[in-house]
Amino acid sequence: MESKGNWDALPPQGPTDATASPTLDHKGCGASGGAGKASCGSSMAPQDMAPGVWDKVKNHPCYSEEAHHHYARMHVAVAPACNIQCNYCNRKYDCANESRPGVVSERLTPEQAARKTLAVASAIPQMTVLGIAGPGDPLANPEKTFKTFELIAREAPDIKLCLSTNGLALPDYVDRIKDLNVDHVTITINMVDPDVGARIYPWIYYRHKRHTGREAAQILHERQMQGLEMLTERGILCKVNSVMIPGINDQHLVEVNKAVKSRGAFLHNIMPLISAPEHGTVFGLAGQRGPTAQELKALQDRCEGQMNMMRHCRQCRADAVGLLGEDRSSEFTTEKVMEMELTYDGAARRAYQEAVEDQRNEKIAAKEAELEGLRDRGADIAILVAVATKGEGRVNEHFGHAKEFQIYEVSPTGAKFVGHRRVDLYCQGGYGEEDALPTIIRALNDCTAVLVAKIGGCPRATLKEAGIEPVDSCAYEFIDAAAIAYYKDYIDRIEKGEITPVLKGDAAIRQGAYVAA
Ligand code: CLF
Ligand code: SF4
Repeated sequence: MESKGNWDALPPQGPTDATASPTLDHKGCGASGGAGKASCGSSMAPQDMAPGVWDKVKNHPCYSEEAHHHYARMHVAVAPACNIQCNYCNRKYDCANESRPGVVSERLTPEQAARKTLAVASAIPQMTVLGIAGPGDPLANPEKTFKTFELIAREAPDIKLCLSTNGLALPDYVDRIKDLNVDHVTITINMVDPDVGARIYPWIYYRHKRHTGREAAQILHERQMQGLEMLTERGILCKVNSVMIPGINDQHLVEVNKAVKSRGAFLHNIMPLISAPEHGTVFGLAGQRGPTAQELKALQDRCEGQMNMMRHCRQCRADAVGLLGEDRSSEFTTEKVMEMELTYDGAARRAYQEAVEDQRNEKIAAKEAELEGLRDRGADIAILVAVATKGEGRVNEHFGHAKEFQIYEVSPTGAKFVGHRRVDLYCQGGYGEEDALPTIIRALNDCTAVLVAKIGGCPRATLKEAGIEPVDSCAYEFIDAAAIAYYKDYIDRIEKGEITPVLKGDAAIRQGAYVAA
């Protein structure tokens, strides 16, 4: 039976800034390997893939949506140079293919990067992945990138190595990537048609020569496809990031999705363009807008029929540390890391991660129990619920402390993670709450409820007036189980005539909150 989600009948009544204001430009990572599964890659389970692939993704927070509630990643900013120009990038800032625009990272030498990795691994036992994603292109800085990987592989062999690139230099380094056991590579691919590419990339620098226009895009396209094929032939898991740029490549990304799927990509991560004049990018200055939340979701839904889609990307900075969605980089500045006593302990890390696995199993059991009897309920109704969480897969964040809300689609088939919305912090210590609340409501405008650990009287009343039900009765419960329980209760109330389902509008991707986070 077809589900009627709140985006299925999208009315043109969303918040005005969701569609009228320039939004975000973004980038992403990608994975390859399990070509062609028509499911949400981010929520895959062991039974959905070969055991070898599951071993690679089960505790990688970007390659597994479920893992991202429990495991952390870190980036080291060792790669400043870049070999192409993207119209959504200002080179004063970090690479926008793998980070939010407007962010500047502290650059490290490979030796500093290795020390920082050991410091973070000591302090955060659930940090399982070390990625190099900028601040330029890692493969335009091959010696620094590979030296860093070598040092970390030697000193912290349990940490997975991950790389993100624009793909131009990729075919030249695939064998070195393989030799170093870098198991996860992301390529940002925004087009497979050079005419589209010429509107995104003004120039590339290739084989000691600058190329422009269509010719530049043609070369970049060929190198990206060649690199992707070479990686997947060698069993390296590849993820593809694409930046969704309305009016330029939004419809075209369906073709990109097919092309990368056919070459063995494992995961496709379509990210919203983040574009504001203050970033000083070509797109930002030209007023190029990013997509609304529902435009992004509609494209992701369309491509999900073809292959695994990632929806939990946070457009990390090049020196990101922590769970996706949290930023602990300020705890690990070079100055602080140099003063830290390193106590890297592989056995302690393993023990901690075993405890995390026990918690994951508990969460799955709670979800299965709540799923009982769900399929008979709410025949054609799908709703979105927003969740305030700070990790562990639980509803465990106060409304006023949430910097983002995770969005779940709940229907008779269960609860599915479909995205996240960054917001301005509501709790401002008594100053500014009134300004923050309208922006939060615009970001959650397509949601029926918001599940929180706690919420104050004032935001509770305002949310209700906006048609978003605040729910704190599920505090500290597992998210999936809590979302399904809410859905059952929601359907009960409809059946009793206590409430009437309301068609929701669109929601805003909050650019300012993205950049500030
Ligand atoms: Fe980093 Fe990228 Fe590896 Fe992840 S990020 S190099 S695959 S460890 Fe992840 Fe960050 Fe999104 Fe990238 S959330 S931007 S997808
Ligand atoms: Fe900027 Fe280069 Fe990254 Fe493009 S690939 S976003 S130009 S750093």
